[in-house]
Amino acid sequence: MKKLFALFLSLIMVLSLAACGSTPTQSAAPSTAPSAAPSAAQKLIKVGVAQVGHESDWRTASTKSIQTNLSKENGFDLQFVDCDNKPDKQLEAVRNFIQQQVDYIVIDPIVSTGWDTVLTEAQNAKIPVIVLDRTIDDSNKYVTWIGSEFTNEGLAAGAWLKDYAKAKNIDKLNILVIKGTTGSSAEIGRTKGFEKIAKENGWTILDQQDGQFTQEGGAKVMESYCKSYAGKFNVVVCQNDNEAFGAQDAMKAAGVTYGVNGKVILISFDACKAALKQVLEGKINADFQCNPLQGKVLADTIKKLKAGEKVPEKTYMPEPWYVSENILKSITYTNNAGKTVTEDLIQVTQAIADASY
Ligand code: GZL
Repeated sequence: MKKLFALFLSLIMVLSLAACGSTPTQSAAPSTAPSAAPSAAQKLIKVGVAQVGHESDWRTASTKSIQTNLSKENGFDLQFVDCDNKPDKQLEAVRNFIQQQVDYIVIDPIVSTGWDTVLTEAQNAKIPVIVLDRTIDDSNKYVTWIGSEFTNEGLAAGAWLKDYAKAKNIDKLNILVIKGTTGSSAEIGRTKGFEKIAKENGWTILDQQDGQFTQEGGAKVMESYCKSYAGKFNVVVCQNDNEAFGAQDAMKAAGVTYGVNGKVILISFDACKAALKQVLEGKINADFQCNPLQGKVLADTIKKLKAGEKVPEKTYMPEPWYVSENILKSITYTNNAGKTVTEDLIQVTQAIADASY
């Protein structure tokens, strides 16, 4: 016992001599060793975000929400990549995040398939993946998803059109659809939901073509529709607002009237500020919101994961349904979970339009 104590004492002596051994110049020089308390940079949570692109007002709002909430001040070191609507570029961005050994990877998947291989690579690198907005449908190798129920958006649009046509005594609906990016979960869900209601009510969907969620895409498809289906259609469904803006340009050029006082009922999704102003003016009959402001939920979710807390498997964003006229107060339909729901319809006012994203 005594030997051990002596050894302990001599160790203490050796250590205290070493600490005093530095020459004045050395002690005067700033230490290059990491300081005891890690610097702020070492505490930041490094997050790689692979964003779809910059195709729409919705996307602009989504990017702003992510960048505002995953800021340095909020404790994040954000590596943000705009994948320009190119699935290959998005896979490359995710692989680069794995190489950089980020703490978390966030993906808003351009298309819903082709993901299992790269998610396996992330899993092997022990980097948790969060899916935002759109869904990944061919792999479950991610920790959580935050977004919208796209099929319900399509079902709600169909349920509204059914009641609206009845209220306006329109018994024949000949519909043209401008779809979003083919294979994206937003397009798949909105198409699935709307088609279900169309089938149940015997509506005719004359055509459905991809407008890539852009104004240019919407205009191009609508221009072609105005030629191929001149005088044969009375409803146009655009799967986002930017396509609706393009469709309006093309219909105007073709002399086709639309909106509350026009020949063609115009339906849209997203409900961005510019579109709600058009709903207010009666140029869009109804707009089904998809909520892009997911940045705060994302930041909070990452911080919970970092703290070892459990997070829900899925988080759905709240999203209202907007209309131009106050003919209908609500809609009732069977949602994608098989539940019969009654949901309010909100008539757009200037204040509502101004407050939108
Ligand atoms: C939907 C989102 C879609 C929007 C479009 O959550 O992914 O992509 O509806 C956007 O505006 O381009």
